[in-house]
Amino acid sequence: MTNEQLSQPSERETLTTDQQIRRRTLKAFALFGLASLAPVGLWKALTAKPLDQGVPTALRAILNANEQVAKAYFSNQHLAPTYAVSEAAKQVRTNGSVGLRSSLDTEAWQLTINQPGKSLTLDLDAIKALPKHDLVFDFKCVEGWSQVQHWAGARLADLIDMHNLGTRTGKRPTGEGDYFKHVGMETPDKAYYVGLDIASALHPQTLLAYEMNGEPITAPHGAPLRLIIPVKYGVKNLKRIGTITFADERPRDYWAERGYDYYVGL
Ligand SMILES: Nc1nc2c(c(=O)[nH]1)N[C@H]1C(S)=C(S)[C@@H](COP(=O)(O)O)O[C@H]1N2
Ligand SMILES: [Mo]
Repeated sequence: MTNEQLSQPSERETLTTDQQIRRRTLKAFALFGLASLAPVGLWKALTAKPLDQGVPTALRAILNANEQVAKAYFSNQHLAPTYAVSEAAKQVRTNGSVGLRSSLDTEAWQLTINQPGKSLTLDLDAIKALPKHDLVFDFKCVEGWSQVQHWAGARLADLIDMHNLGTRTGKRPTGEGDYFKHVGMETPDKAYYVGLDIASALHPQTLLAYEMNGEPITAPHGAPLRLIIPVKYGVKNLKRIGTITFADERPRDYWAERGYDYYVGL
């Protein structure tokens, strides 16, 4: 090594930890700025085109009800980047088996939905009867790994819309305020459970997934039905859904009870 190189150590070495953190924060901030342009584009597309183009009726009702409310609503909607199916991992990572330890008869499985004044049970065919959406996105676990994965299923927003769920009136929503504030999901044995804000639940990329890489979901990945919610970290992507509950009170959340941030959003 020459003297010149010695007297000019790499920039990284000369930065204090504080400076490095500040740099990273600035970089993240710049990326965030770019990302925040996406909802504007979405908003323009929604207002310019007929609103039934790919927009769940639940969201359309919000738009119709009040443009200001809808604008505020969509300002929180960041679409997660998507990828080509060919980019999806063939060997999908597995993590977490709380609530999956007993075997499950997927044929006999049923989804229970509860909210004040309303309760129903549905089988998998009722979920499959809804429009099917494929989603290839970067699945992120708070433990520090991510992987591009391919999932398919029904939009939770479509299920909500189809059965007039999630509203205090039990009828179709006339505005955002008609919805309960939260959605809770639990495994059939109630050992794993998550709480979500209603806006994240209604997000167009939030899926009740029954396929992974074009095949029925395997047991370790949450057969027969799991939540795929790209606006949240892995912990919220509950496998083997047994119950969905709408409520104004914040539902209990397995990892929030163990010290993680309740909303762990991306
Ligand atoms: N029922 C259940 N769902 C769960 C978990 C769990 O332990 N039990 N772990 C969560 C966590 S931390 C992650 S990262 C993802 C992992 O999903 P995968 O096993 O399909 O990769 O599932 C989430 N959903
Ligand atoms: Mo995770």
